[in-house]
Amino acid sequence: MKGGVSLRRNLDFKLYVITGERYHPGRSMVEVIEAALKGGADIVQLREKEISKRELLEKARLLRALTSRYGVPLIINDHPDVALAIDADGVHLGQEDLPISVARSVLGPHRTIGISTHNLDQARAAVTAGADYIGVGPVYPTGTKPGRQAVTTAYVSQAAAEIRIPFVAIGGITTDNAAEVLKAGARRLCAVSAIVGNPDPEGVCRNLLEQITAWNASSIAAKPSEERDMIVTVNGRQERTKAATMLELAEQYKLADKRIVAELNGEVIPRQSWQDTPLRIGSSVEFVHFVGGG
Ligand code: TZP
Ligand code: MG
Repeated sequence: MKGGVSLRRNLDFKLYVITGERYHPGRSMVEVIEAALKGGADIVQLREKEISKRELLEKARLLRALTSRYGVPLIINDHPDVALAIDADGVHLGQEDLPISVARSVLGPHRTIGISTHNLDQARAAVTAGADYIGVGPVYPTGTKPGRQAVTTAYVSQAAAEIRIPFVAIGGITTDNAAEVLKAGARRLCAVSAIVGNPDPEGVCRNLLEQITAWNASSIAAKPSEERDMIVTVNGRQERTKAATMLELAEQYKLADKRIVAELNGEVIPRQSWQDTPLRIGSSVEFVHFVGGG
């Protein structure tokens, strides 16, 4: 896959793996990240704080080749110039890094920009500044970001209730506590040490992805249809529905085979994901007729 061009409006991921070479001495970054990709990680970030920029560029090149083979986006931590040089899909910034506006002017309109946030004010500011997604964390204390206080699952729940761009929970997340983070409202998880520090990154990713997918499907879809009856907002109007997924809702409105773009809570949902995208009570859906040429 070539870098960025279509990713931004179709940002659709569940399991985000970030590199952390110090967690796997004796195994190469490519080997470990490839195992994570085999396990279903669907977005990768290159984040290495302790190497020279020249070395970082080399690793970025290797990861670009790898992620392209798997059709998975590659995000570069901190360095828009490296991202551009290797045609990465975007950058991830911290609160002290380049402002989003500056990164955007460097990267252009199509690449993805994510930013770490530690509270709701930062999340709101990120949305206003045009971030494509935010990190929410560290949920738990973590040695990968020492000295940074845990935000707990309370912030995950606040983000879930208010933030209408994709957010990914991060920080101390493992296969043991993933369920708690999902219950708090996360739909996407991210991990460094739990994945790359494990002898079996593929197995860890498979486990995390199963938990995410099962949780996302469980809310409404698990109920028999006669017990489903919820209020969702469709194009600004409150509507009753028994639809468990975006696809079922589109079918209810006889839109499933029409040329439309669908958004859930402000996020564009690619058509191929409609059947896996669960609706929840209070979900807000926009169906927009597709206008313009092909
Ligand atoms: N941002 C917030 S927490 C964190 C980053 C980069 C580190 C996450 O690493 P781990 O090992 O999954 O706790
Ligand atoms: Mg940074």
